[in-house]
Amino acid sequence: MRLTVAQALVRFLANQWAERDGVEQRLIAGVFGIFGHGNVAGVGQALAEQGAGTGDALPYYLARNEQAMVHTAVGYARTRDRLSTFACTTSIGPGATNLVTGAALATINRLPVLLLPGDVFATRVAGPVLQELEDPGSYDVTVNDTLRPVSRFFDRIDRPEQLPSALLAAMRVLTDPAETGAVTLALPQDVQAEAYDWPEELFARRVWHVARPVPEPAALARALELIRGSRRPLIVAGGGVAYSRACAELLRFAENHGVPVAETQAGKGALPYDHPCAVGAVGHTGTAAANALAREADLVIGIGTRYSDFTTASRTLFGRARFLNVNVTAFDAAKNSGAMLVADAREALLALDRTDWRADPEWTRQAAALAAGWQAEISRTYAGTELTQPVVLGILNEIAEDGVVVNAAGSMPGDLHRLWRTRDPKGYHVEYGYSCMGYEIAGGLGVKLADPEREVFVLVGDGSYLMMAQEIATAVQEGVKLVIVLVDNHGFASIGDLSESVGALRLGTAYRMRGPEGELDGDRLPVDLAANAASLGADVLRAGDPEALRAALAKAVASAHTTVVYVETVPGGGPGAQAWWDVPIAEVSELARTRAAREHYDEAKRDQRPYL
Ligand SMILES: Cc1ncc(C[n+]2csc(CCOP(=O)(O)OP(=O)(O)O)c2C)c(N)n1
Ligand SMILES: [Mg+2]
Repeated sequence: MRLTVAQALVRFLANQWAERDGVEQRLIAGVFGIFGHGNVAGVGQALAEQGAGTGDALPYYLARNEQAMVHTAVGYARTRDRLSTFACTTSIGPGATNLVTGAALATINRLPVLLLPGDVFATRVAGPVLQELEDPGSYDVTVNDTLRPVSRFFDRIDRPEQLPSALLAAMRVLTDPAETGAVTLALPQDVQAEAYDWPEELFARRVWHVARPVPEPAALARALELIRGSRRPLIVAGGGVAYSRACAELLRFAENHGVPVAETQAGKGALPYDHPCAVGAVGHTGTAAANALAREADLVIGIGTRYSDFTTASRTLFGRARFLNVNVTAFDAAKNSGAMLVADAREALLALDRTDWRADPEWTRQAAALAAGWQAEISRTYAGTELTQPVVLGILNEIAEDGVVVNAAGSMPGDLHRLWRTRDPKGYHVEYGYSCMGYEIAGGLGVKLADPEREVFVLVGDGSYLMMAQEIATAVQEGVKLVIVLVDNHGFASIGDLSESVGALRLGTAYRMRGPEGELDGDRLPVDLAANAASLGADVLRAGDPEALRAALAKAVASAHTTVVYVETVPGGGPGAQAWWDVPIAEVSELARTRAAREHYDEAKRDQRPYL
């Protein structure tokens, strides 16, 4: 079949399917793209020719920023348990390098996205082309090489003959739960338009079976021995529990054996919040309940977690526990010198359940009491009458009970992790692998595309909003309804507090005019973010007190249009960190506050362990 490389690529992608548990879905749900000279005549032409948006063709979506396209693909893939994602096509140069942040975010979170940056001419006859960065040391280097370290698979298609094997490798990595992340096929602009005679088999319907690896018998025996020897076990549930759809098996295991379950950001909702075994968030942004248990546990059973420093409180949290790590990725299973159970979370839980061992009943009782205590703390926090951030979250939590909350960076992830009540992991979507400002609206768009039935509530701080609000226009264009709650505290509350605690004097963390002394401490900026949101096509509601916020949210839910609820918050209101986080502080300083902060730091650091 004679087609261009780009036409062959599009035709191939339209025929890829993923299957798990007997259910098939399209692996590539569509293509997000921004065109320039590096892709318009290649991939752009191919998408136009296949009649995008009709029948079997790949739907095409126009976004406003290449980084945002990747966020949308990530939001979609996470909601679809990594079984379906989007491709992202870009021009060369800046369009391509705008992908780098999104690619890193996808790879860190172990979520599949297919990136198709344009690249400079393979033949080089017309070079240097517009936007080509020339490396005097090698004509082989292009700006797309910046995508190599953040991609789990990277290839450049310099000749048509290379395309089939590259495509097959790309699909394999996207659908391998242990390998998945950003997959990049760099497409030189001349090669995209080049014709070639392709074998028909390349375009046959192809189903990629997503594996559920079962535990190796010897590793399972070792795991069971560790479990049987434990009296005070604690499960740390990560994103892998959600992606494996192992929540029911986790709940049964926890109940059968009396094991408390703590949750990472990606694992939050693994158990319904009010289950007696659910002790909530763990780590630096954790609950007092989960962290107290973590300090006393003799065995930590990590399931589908990569043990970020937020989870381990920078390796200060888990007293002298041993680790047993269930993970589909050996790399993560090996962390903290844990006993490795390399397997799918659901399969592993089913296998581990076959024992009549139970945790010390006193430990199970203590966990339930601590968890109930924390639920009371949440109720107290939510009941505040001033519009602090936790009160805003409380009002939203009531209304968003069956919806999805989306967030990524700033002070909200911590408050959400500690406070938010959710009954399932799909109700809580906080991107905290990369914690990328600007993920919120673009990611929320992907969540809604993946699950149109569910109300999607995007929580975005003013800082994040100013970094990447433009995808409101994309949501409006697509008729995709989001409820966006824009929380304005006039700057970086999170980094402001952090700055103060590390002796950096809140420099550059408040949005202020340059004042008479030359510092950024003047008046508030004459910036109206609500008006900005309205200008992008959203309906906008402003809420100045708790009652107005309730009413605005109810109106936003009832509406069919993307609605931004703008709310200004006052500082304070919630329980703070219940565990440490390692942010090194200046070892020498003229400032007394910095020296005092360093003293605290040196003291806290003594609790850090290597977990060997
Ligand atoms: C792209 C990016 N740049 C910088 C940071 C570091 N950072 C984390 S939170 C934050 C401030 C976020 O401000 P805002 O969205 O207003 O949330 P707030 O802290 O006020 O709750 C910054 C600069 C980041 N996470 N992502
Ligand atoms: Mg802010």
